[in-house]
Amino acid sequence: MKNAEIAEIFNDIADILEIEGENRFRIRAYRIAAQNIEDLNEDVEAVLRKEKLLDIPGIGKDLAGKIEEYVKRGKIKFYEDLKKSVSRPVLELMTIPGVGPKTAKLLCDRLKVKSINDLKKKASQGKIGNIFGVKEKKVENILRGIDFLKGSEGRTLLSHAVRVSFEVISQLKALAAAKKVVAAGSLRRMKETVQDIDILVTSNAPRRVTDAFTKLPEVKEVLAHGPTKSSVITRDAIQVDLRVVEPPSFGAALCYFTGSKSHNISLRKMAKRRGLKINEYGVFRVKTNKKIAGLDEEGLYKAIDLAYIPPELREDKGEIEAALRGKLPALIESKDIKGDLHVHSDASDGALSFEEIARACLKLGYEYVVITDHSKSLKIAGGLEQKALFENIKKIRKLNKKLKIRLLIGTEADILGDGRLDYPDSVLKELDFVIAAVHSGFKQPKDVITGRVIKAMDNKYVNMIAHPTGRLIGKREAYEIDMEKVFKKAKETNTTIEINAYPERLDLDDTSSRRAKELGIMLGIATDTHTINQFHNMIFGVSVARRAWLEKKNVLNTLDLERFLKRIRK
Ligand code: DGT
Ligand code: CA
Repeated sequence: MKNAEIAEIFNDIADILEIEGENRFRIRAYRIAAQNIEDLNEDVEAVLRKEKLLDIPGIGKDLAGKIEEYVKRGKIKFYEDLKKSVSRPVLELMTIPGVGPKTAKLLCDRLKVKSINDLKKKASQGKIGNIFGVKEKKVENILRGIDFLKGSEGRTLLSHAVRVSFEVISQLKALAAAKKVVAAGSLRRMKETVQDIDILVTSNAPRRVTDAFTKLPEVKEVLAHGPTKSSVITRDAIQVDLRVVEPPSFGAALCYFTGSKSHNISLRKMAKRRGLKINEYGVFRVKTNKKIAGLDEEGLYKAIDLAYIPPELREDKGEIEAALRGKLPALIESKDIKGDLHVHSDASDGALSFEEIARACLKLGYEYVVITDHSKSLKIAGGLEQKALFENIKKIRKLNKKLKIRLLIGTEADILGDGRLDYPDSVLKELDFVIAAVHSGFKQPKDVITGRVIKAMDNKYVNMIAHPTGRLIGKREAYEIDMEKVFKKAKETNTTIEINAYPERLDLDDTSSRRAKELGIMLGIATDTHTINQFHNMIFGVSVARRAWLEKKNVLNTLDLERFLKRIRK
């Protein structure tokens, strides 16, 4: 699949155009196209073969031509030429969170910075202060950005890893020699990022499986190739480790390779106290070496007196004690979700009409969906003027008469610099559901940014705070918000806090969501959808919720339509 490569090139083009001070709509067109190609469920080459490139949202004739050129020649001439106009170091510096094209160019031109490492060196020698004058904060931010980048190096977004694992698993399943084929490791635990993908296969002819695995079309490099173990790097630059075991060891091997390591260590301690030992082949009595479990995971947990522990909880954070006492949470599941709370239509920066949104959500079995386009100050995202919003209210009320799903009208109102919302109360009160969110001032001091969010929650029309920390995984750090204060206010004002299911956001994260549950705060899981495929991201939000020990009752949009409406009319 060349999807990821093409998306990266389009993003690079946008970056370079930004340095050159190009028209911002042209820049945005490349970014939207990149996002849509990345979100595509299908191989872009297959789409090209069917001559359907123009059906991809955001792809016009010009971009379709560039995609075709890349598929056929492995290069895009426009991009190759464009690259000559900016130096490598500028592009490299722009990967640092918080370093935009202007700063990158300034650093390279004035300080002759050659790379990120060189920048770090020059910063430690006190050399960047000079060019920014007294802006010590700016230098500090750059250094933090570098550390952040180094810290997240090599980890892959869960959504990307899931896509790669599906492709690999479906091909392995087609092998006659393979019986069970499943993902293990941090991917099965649904961590927000993974280092590598672990796949477990049962087979009586392991060599045939590892041979086929190392020859898959996705494979770019074979790191190791043995009779029962192999490791490869895919074209998408993710490492995939394969383990093949005999069928009777499936449960024990799955538990072992699912981890986490610290969960497994605790399990082994539990076993030891019972005169048992656990390894990747099974559970054995120490004295007689007799195998008493290992075929499936349920049997393994039962053998050491534990209730079955879902993979998302296996982090050694109290799940073993809870399983021992029969106090594990009844985790929320995808099927509990009754509606989506955060969706952008083509009225602002989304790609779908109201009816297309309704149809997609009906297919997912939802009872309701809230349309939450951007508010007026967010011009770059097509924020709606009041007049347009009022027209949409009318449109939606009318549409509802012929729909089998309830469309609700809301907004994602920008929280302005002083904590006021981007629409007056007279507008907000006409809406079914009001989301408030920060989209500016990410570098503000803790008390300022926290104060803005708190003030927004004091507005009686605000139902939910979206992506409350603003982080973008691997790209942008969370702003310095005091979540304990936010939680306190949320409790007091009965405000829902969002778990944004967008794969790069996923905030609130698992740890904070678990804290929110402890404090009795209601959470909402919402996709922030802009294009048709993004409704499916709900699964990643649900995974955060499961990792946070959430049950159905902790999540607002598990309520059926009637109860939901009652609850939001607070
Ligand atoms: P990551 O870093 O996102 O790949 O995280 P994991 O949890 O997938 O870690 P990985 O790939 O190193 O190992 C996969 C699983 O294999 C891990 O969750 C538990 C198991 N495992 C790996 N090494 C050890 C070990 O030394 N001891 C034990 N008990 N288990 C291990
Ligand atoms: Ca792994």
